[in-house]
Amino acid sequence: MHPQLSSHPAHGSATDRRLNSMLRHIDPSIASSSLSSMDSQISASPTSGFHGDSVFAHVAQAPEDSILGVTVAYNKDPSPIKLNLGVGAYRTEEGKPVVLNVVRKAEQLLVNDRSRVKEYLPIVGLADFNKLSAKLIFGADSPAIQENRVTTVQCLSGTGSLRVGAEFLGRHYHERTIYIPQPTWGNHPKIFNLGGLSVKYYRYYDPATRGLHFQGLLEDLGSAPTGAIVLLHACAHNPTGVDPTLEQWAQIRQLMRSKGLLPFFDSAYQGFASGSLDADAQSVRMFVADGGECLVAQSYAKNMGLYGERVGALSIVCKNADVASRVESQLKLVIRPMFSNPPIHGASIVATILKDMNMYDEWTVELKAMADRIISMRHKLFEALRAKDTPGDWSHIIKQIGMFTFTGLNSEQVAFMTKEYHIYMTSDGRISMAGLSSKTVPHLADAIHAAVTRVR
Ligand code: PGU
Repeated sequence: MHPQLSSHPAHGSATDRRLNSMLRHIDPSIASSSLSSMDSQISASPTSGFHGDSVFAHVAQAPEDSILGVTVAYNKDPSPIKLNLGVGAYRTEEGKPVVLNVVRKAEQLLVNDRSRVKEYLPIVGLADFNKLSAKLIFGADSPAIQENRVTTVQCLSGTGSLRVGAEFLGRHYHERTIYIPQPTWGNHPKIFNLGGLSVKYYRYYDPATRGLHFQGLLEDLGSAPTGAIVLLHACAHNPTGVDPTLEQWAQIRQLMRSKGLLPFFDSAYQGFASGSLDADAQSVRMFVADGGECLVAQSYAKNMGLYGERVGALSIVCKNADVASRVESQLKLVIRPMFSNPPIHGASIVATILKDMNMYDEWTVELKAMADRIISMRHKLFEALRAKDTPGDWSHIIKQIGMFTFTGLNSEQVAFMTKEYHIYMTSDGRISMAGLSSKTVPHLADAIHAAVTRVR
């Protein structure tokens, strides 16, 4: 203890005393006399901010995120019956988050392997992970992979992959407009704007039919400038749960290729739509099969339940191997100042599972079980609303695909359900079916029934 400071508590302000003890903590050899002279120097600095207003006093309170903010509000609610159907995260029948058995196994193998170290990965990430991720989305015998014209870089989950892709396009692609579906995942426009692209919408969803606005989509893409980028959800469109049929995909492909529009696929739900990894990759594979170029952002958050591990990949399919190699060199220049190189653990889990046939099979079984449970929740909710004679046609609940149902409930009805029933969801009426269980379906059905009969 420095007697001068401890025996004269009135010496200096509380901030000064905290500062002194912090400095002593950092370097106990500092003498108290030098501390007090330092102290006066620091306190006197007009820019230190210790004695006046914060230099950040002008910073306005930002609103919560429209999706992740729902969880913030949910966490604050003390009600025992509260239900979070906001974020797209899988829950068990008991309402608990799940770690797949196959992921636990892979982690055990990794932990037991004493030869593994924590060195930096290369800028582009784990080589095995990248190769296996490309195979997963493009197919094991994809000619594009065999011809070495695909470059794949490991990124921070789906978001990070989209962000790196956006910035690459902003720097190197001649057309800086990206068309995104109306509606789409709320983070899309922000990611693309930050990458230096300007965002326009194409019609996608028709509230009247609660289905695809196919005519509007064809018209809007048909009148987009040549070369424009088009964001496509590979499957399980978020938030609508509405996907084009394979025939419609074929038409979209034809139109886009004829106009030289550049496809940028967001694949955040491979395996979650149908339960089959291959079936859910068909839209992407159709575009790759014609020899044209495209970008694909992949996420393992949902299909391997690796949400917080932040594992994903960006692939760019190019015309030839030479272009692909130059594109990769430029992707490295995007990544290096952004996050330098990606984290090792999650990608190692994915690579361990993808390269072992038994573990891969085990994964597909667990993935199918998650997809099937979501589908069964659709049927249970639909039946519950029918049994209550809830006004309206609710067949879209069983027709829509993937994690979400776009209910058609308006923001007042959503607010009512949150206030009266403690059910949390995004204000656009999207509910995460993956957050629902047999036990909570009746509560949700009661809430929807009350909302549509009492709030208009
Ligand atoms: N793309 C789409 C279409 C998504 O729905 C999501 C996640 C992502 C990308 C990004 O996922 P990563 O976690 O970065 O891989 N959407 C979820 C999760 C919450 C969120 O908004 O990030 C959702 O509830 O919409």
